[in-house]
Amino acid sequence: MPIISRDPTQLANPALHPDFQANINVFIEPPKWAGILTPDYIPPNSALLPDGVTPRFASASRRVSKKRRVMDTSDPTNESKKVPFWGFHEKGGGETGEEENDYHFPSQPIRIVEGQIFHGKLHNTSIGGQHTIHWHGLEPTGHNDGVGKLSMEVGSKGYEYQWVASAAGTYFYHCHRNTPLHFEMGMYGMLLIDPQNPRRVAGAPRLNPSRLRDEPLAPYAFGGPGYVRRGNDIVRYDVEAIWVSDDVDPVWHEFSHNHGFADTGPAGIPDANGNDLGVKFEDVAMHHPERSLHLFRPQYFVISGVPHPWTRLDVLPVALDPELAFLSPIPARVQFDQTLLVRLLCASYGVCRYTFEGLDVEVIAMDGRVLGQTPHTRYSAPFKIAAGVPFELTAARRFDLLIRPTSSEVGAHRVLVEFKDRITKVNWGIAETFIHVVGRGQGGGQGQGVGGGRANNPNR
Ligand SMILES: [Cu+2]
Repeated sequence: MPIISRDPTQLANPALHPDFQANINVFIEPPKWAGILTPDYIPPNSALLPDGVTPRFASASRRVSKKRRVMDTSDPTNESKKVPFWGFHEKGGGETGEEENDYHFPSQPIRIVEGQIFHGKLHNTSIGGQHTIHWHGLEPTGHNDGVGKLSMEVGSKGYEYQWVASAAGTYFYHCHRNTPLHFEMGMYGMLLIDPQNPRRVAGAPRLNPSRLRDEPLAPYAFGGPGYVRRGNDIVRYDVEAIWVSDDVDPVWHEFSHNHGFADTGPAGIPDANGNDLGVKFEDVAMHHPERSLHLFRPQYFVISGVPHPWTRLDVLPVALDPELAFLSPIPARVQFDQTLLVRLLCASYGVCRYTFEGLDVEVIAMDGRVLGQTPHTRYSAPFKIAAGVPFELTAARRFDLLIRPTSSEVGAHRVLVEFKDRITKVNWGIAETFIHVVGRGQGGGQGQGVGGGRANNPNR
């Protein structure tokens, strides 16, 4: 069966650039599959590909679910105040039944290894209509990219997306059907691509076998420890925090699948000025302008699914709502001689303004792209943001930050997220959490805020 019909050397890809090959850490093999388009489906049992490379595979499956859940922390037991959410979660055995209760916001994260061929199965068991999965920041072929309008939306037959994990980094996946609404409903989750542990690659410098045994293997556990690309190196971190800042407008969450869609159809519904546009709007948004998607008035502010001010808590009050049990506390805990990796995603429809008080941060990657990686070193490099200096991310942007606290920085450091209207810059609200820098032997290394609950590690 012809599997790959393209010569990878013909493709423009930084990982195949001669400079990259010359400068990359000698024992880190760049993924052989980087940048290869895969127009043909490569079944996971494929042993060998035409150029002699043994492919490595990863997979995940996701089904659609819906749930009402707590957002108002001042009144968490009030059932009528629960907000409906939709999401993707790992597909288990059954099509219906107890799985309906298995819900995560954000949707369950996916974590794979650089160079793997990924298969993502979408099982659309929702009764409401079609969905997709768009793999944000990656470069699949058109029909595997999950942008419904450019390929197809997925109905009850489901679909298996396929792409190659070309470059390690912080990404996310989300539904691209009626995108503003479905994203707001919670149909998004983190997508992390890990570099291989350099110590575990064949030909790596010898390490004491007992130390090697303790070395983490990619894909790394949520919360750390693990390895991340920094420039042309792969560096170790001890603790990982995945902080997704999002804002919730509960009015939107009562809308239906196609709310706000324009559709060709019988004319006759005039707009506010009495003009017949020749279109109908499924939810007649024009007759209910206060329910239009151009109005976004968030009331709740969350980090990785936890509403503020619970984002401050080291122990979540899950007893108030057992359905929150999947959430991780948001504050990070790190020893002063350890390295903390913070992966930020702005999932807000405004601007997220972040302030890390008391700790310098180093930005090592933006939007899934490593800074200072050959051949881009002339105009790109990791850079420091001094403690207390705010920086902003707009919707869908990601920053990867390294923080290396010193012994003089032991204590609690506030991390402030301000959500602002992107035009007026009016402050909608805030969410705040902490980085707890502790002494040696006082903890640290625990997983925090893994961006949507239980680790889902398809490769273990
Ligand atoms: Cu959807």
